[in-house]
Amino acid sequence: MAKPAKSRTATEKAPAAPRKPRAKAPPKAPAQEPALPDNIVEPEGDFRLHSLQESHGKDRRASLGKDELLKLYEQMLLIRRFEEKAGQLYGLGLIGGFCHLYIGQEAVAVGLQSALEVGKDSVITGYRDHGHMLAYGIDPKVIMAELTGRESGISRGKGGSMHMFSVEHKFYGGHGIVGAQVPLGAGLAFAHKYREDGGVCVAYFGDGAANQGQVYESFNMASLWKLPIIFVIENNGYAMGTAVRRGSAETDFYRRGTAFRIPGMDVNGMDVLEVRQAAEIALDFVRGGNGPVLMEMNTYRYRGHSMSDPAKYRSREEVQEMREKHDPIERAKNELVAMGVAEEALKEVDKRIRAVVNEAADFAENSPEPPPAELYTDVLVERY
Ligand SMILES: Cc1ncc(C[n+]2csc(CCOP(=O)(O)OP(=O)(O)O)c2C)c(N)n1
Ligand SMILES: [Mg+2]
Repeated sequence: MAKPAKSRTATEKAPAAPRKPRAKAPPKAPAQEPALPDNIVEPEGDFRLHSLQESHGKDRRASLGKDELLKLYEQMLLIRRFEEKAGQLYGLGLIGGFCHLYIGQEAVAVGLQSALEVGKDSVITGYRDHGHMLAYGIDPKVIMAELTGRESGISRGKGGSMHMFSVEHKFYGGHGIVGAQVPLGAGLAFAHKYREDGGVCVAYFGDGAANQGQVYESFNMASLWKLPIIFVIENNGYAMGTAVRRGSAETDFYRRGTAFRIPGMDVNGMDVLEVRQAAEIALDFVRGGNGPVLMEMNTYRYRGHSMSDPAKYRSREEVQEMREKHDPIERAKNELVAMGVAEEALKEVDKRIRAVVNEAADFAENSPEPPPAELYTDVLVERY
């Protein structure tokens, strides 16, 4: 069973295990630490690891107005409808190869990306990437056309679902190799620092990827060099067919940066306002030159790992319960209604989004395939 909302609150601690007596660390010169942003709770002592979790615990949800929340709702709904359509096109044989849907996880990409500055900050993720691209404002038509392998696709139809890229948006993929995006993200963050462009890299990866060695090498370097990076673990409960508890010794992923002095944040990834609030705290911290932050987003994927997964490792009831009780889109919808938005207006939004998605699907179906000459472009041939 996944843990989108943990029973223990973030600030409550599990009963402490007996600790070994430790030699006291020599006091640090205060001048070495950059000043913390105003909204961060100043921790006691010289160890700042828990500061972000405490700040997050103070005020967990962003207080956005009706219009702003409506925007986030529309983006989440666009991802949901787009992914549903992609699933249908796959079933019809119009999409080939791998295809990993983001349904259920929408609040993560939307909440985080709404706090970023497009064109200044950079983003990198794994193969579950369509939702991230949509949340970043990339045209649904070129994403869908990439899925159907057409020339007008964002990677000219040669990358497909897992290999999408937009340098213009500073969106650096789309990576099929589990965990590969983590060191690449550290490299992007190094570039931000080196160029002094003020940007922050957000590197997303899964709970399964979080058990890889390269992740911790990246943590070490990012912390040592105080790189401007937010590591985001999208804990959706499963790595292919392996439940988190079967594959991970430490299932509180936000603690995984502790050995590298990277502060962690434990976030309900099914609540777009909580994600947004946490993102703002993390961004302030990183932009202030304090080095990386690790965010655990507790979320859930409703569909199988990829289109070929019959998902026999979990019960229908489990999925049903998540959909009924924790759906991020329903939650935002209920809040909008409580704020006075008419249900009719929300139906219109859905209609408009369905039209955008249908248009993207028509475009993706009717665009030409790449000409054979494209087979010889974007290919690296070299001697080593
Ligand atoms: C290096 C590598 N090992 C194994 C695989 C096969 N594989 C693809 S996805 C996946 C599970 C990853 O799970 P997680 O990181 O939790 O991401 P999620 O799919 O849940 O988003 C595995 C093992 C791969 N693509 N790359
Ligand atoms: Mg996972």
